[in-house]
Amino acid sequence: MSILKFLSNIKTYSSQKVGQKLLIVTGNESADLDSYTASLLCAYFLSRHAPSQRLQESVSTSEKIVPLLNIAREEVSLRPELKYLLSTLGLNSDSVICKDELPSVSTSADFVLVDHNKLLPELEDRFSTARVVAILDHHADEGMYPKADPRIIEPVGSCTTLIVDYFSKSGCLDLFSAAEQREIALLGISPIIVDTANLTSKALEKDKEAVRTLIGLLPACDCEDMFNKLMAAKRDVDSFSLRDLMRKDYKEWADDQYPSLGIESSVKSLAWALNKFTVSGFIEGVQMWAKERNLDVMAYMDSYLDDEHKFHRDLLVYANTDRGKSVVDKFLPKAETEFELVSRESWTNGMQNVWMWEQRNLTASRKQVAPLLRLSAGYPA
Ligand SMILES: [Mn+2]
Repeated sequence: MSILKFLSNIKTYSSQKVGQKLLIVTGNESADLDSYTASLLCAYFLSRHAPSQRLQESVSTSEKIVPLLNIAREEVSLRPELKYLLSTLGLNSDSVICKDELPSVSTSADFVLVDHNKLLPELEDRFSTARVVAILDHHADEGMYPKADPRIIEPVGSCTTLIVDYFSKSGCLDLFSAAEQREIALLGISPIIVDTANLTSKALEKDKEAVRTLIGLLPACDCEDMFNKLMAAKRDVDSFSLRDLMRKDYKEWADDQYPSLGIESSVKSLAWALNKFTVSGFIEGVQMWAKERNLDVMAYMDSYLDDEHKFHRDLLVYANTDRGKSVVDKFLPKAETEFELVSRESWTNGMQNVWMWEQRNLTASRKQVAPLLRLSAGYPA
């Protein structure tokens, strides 16, 4: 069964009785290429073979295995790179199941978490019974669900690597036809090369091995060309509104007990955004978003290549409340050293509660910045 058929079977599935269980494979709420591909590949593999007892039990008691794109349908247009990747497989975004399209009559769900390791409250609240049965992730371990099996949390470049590694070592690839393997390869290689700049940055041996495994399934593969096309699609945000820019690759930490934090990670430079919207216009966009999401702190990170193909990072932090201001006060001294921040005072130009820096530590992405911000806000490590 092709991926197209696999997805359309789930799409047309609407006749289940109340009480029937779903097995939902979901990525994190940024719903980036890695998150979605990891969930789709994992679900597709599971439809053929469940390598652990916990997964077997879950698959056999679930009505459907649903790979979930963890955003609402209206946000899909904010992910042009996903649209591009789907098109290379003859799919379009209608094939995808978004979080507002989950069958509403289901009361219980098992979850496989990929690309994050703590079930989002919104999904948990949707079902009267929600169990996490397996985790495959490359973020900091939040220490939940000790009985998940597998519970693989390793800091590789791309979570999709862990999916490919786990299922290929379980002999899963052999269960697919050559045509199906080709689709698996196209799907799997894409997020790994996007997340590791075509295996030149942050790629561990396991990432390289996964790409080698997948390339072996493709008759011909020009990874460089694939990478360039995916990145061009990902950077194609010129038509985006300010609000869209804030939520394209966005993560949020909100908890009644602690200040709420939002971080957007952009592949276009902050300078580009400030030039396009003007500094005050852009900051207004940040403020509006912080207000809309009820944030104490909003951060906007960028990473981009300049005309000479040199890699850069910048960081913007905005404190929306007094509570947020004290989070930033704690964050600042550590962040300045750890992330080698060089102030962009000429950009902020005396603005209140807004900080902008060039970030000289080029290895620190949101995976490093978010934990320090969370720690500064008092969240448990
Ligand atoms: Mn990821």
